[in-house]
Amino acid sequence: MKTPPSTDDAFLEALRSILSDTGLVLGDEAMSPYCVDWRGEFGAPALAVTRPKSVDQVSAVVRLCAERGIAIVPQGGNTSLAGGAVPIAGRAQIVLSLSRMNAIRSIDPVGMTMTVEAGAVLETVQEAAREHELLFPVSFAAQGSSQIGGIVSTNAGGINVLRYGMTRQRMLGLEAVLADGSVVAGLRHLHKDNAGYDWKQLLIGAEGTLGIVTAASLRLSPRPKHRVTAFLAVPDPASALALLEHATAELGDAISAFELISPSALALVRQHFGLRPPMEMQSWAVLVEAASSLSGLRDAMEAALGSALEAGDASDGVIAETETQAAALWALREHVTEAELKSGRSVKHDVSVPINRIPNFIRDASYALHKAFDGLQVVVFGHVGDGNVHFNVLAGAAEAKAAINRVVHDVVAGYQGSISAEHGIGSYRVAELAHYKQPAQLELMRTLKRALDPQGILNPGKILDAP
Ligand code: 2HG
Ligand code: ZN
Repeated sequence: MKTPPSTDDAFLEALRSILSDTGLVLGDEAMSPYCVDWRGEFGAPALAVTRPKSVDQVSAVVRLCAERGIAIVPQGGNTSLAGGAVPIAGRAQIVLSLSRMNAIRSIDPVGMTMTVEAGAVLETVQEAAREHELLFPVSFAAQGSSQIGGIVSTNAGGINVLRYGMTRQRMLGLEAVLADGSVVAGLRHLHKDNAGYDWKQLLIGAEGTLGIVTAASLRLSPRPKHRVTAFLAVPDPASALALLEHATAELGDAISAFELISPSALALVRQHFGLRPPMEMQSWAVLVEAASSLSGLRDAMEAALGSALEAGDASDGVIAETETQAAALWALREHVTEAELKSGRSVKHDVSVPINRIPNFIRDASYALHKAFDGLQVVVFGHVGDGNVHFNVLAGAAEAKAAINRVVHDVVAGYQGSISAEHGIGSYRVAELAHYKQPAQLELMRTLKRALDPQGILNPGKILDAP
């Protein structure tokens, strides 16, 4: 990836004077990990990669770029699956990596809150909460690399949404830098605050297009003392929903995760990582986890399994006896994304439909795809407990991607669903959003963008077309 020849020395010198050498990455080779997403699918060259250490440095960099009309691509762990955190082609831009701003500024164990900088890695945040017997429940496979700024900016979901909500539900306050370099400092720890517009909601899920998140105040929860994890073979997605009913009847709101995995996803994980389910099976699988500080969890899980087996909604199942066994069950689910990557091209769909329509959606979308294209393999998995499935398609030809997207998203639209449940629009789904979003909603989004970023310098070409 080559730096555009127009790189202006005065601009780079001005960046250096703000950031010093440690905060500036230059040169094609050194910049390349910041300019391409981790799957090698999206990206373009940048003039420079900046790595500020403080909110004042972020502000100074943004001011400088605003003066010169240079665009800024905010980046956290670069784990986006939608090309949300890397440059787009055809625009003079820098990457602004938040990874050096990674301090955990404070924890309040009584109020159950934590203030962290944008570059803090999710797993580090979870561990810091655990030290106080508390829980930050946003959790997903990339948590060892994903950073809080990206998690806030994409309103990340993950495996615990059915119990704890999306990232938005865990946010008490934000600190952010706006497109003119001004700093909005809203790191409050208040559980109730109706004093004026709740502006932080605009930045959550805005993918860095309305402001750059530099720190966040998080709402934590008590850490459940007991956890039980079960893995079940189910005949089909409809049985998985019936199983969810059995589980809800026995475990109620203790259910913290309920994940569906297709036979093709299990086969990929076995092929590329040698991981096998705990029993011989060819069918769909469900991974269910419940957590509580009250005892009796295991008995309730056994009862749920018993009634599912009796009703024929599950054909087999195991409950993990140890943490290690539970981790091995989760590995089957968490390796799907990487197994897909190893298998070659995977065309991603991150969709949601009403929970009770999931089986019909999977049936209809599979049928529509097989009718439109020959020889595609569908890999389905995801968060059935909250209506979000990853309906991915293993397709060799990159050029068919847009057509595949359209076939799947037409079915989603027919179910009044969403074309992006948790990964965001990034650059990947800009055309799809424009196609499916109601025009009045799109215009409202453009109005907000123009108001907060009149020059269009914040993460251009993400969510909306670059101006
Ligand atoms: C997951 O649920 C992630 O594991 C990734 O959201 C989904 O790879 C995907 O499509
Ligand atoms: Zn997911």
